[in-house]
Amino acid sequence: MTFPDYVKSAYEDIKSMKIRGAGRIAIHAVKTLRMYISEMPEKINSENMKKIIRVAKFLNSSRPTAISLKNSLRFVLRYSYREENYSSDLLKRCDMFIETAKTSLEKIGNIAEERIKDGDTILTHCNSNAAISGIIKAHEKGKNIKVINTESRPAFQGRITSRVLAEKGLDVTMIVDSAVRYHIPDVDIVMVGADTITSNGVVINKIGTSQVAAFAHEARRPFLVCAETYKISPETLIGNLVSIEERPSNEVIPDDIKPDGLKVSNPVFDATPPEYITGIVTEIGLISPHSVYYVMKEKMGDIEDILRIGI
Ligand code: RUB
Repeated sequence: MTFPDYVKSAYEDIKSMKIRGAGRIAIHAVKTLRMYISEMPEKINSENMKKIIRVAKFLNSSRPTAISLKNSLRFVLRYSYREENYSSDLLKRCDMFIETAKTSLEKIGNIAEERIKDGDTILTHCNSNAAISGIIKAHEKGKNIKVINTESRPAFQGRITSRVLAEKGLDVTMIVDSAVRYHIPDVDIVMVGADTITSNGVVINKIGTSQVAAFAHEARRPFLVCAETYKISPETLIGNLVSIEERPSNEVIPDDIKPDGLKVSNPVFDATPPEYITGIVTEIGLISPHSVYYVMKEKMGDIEDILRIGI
């Protein structure tokens, strides 16, 4: 099956990280699928439904770790196995996902903001819209706060965080990733995002997050994960492991200076155990990593039903 150009370019934009971040890639994928569905007749026959699912699978294959991508597409296609399907219903589900993603971020920001006290220094890693939403709100409310942000090698997403926060007038200090332990005594609270949350409360996020969590744990600093519930992975409930994306070696060392035979490992996400997580700020409230299973059941319903969509 050949895909329309806009589908291929959405795939490339996500794969190349032109569009990145778990929330943003999910929204981008749904907007792209929406475009494809809008070209379909109102009554979708099984042939057309197969085509829609193929496009969804293709978009989902652009990056392997963030479950938000897969969950967003599954949300749209939740009832695709039914005999009768209408494009207007699917388009409504696309819009519902996009709207929910927006309002979830707003709610997460409000809850995270409550955890930030006047005078606090917040450390954040990488660039997470969810993690910085509370920081921005705290600043807008007039709280006098400071932010320390890691540069987040090798892709330097920390530069996006510092630019966004500095443009809003926050007091931001960028540090190299290896300076987290040096600076942790100055930090009051750590806030990071998530790409995937497993049924047993493990958080998968940008490489280095687990080190930050270990240092926060050692220094007894609260470690909060800010993430929408659509970042919970239903397949982890049936024992699937989260696949960690390995990106090209030239992101770590350019090819022209790489000695012959040098091996490079570039995993771009890691796993933080629930023991290091003080809480997860979601749109339904601040939850314990140990309660993820119950939230998953409540928000997603029948897991078997979700998995049979086949994406
Ligand atoms: C981004 C990253 C972010 C999460 C959450 O990694 O790890 O912390 O995706 O982001 P990458 P958000 O740059 O490789 O996509 O809260 O914006 O969804």
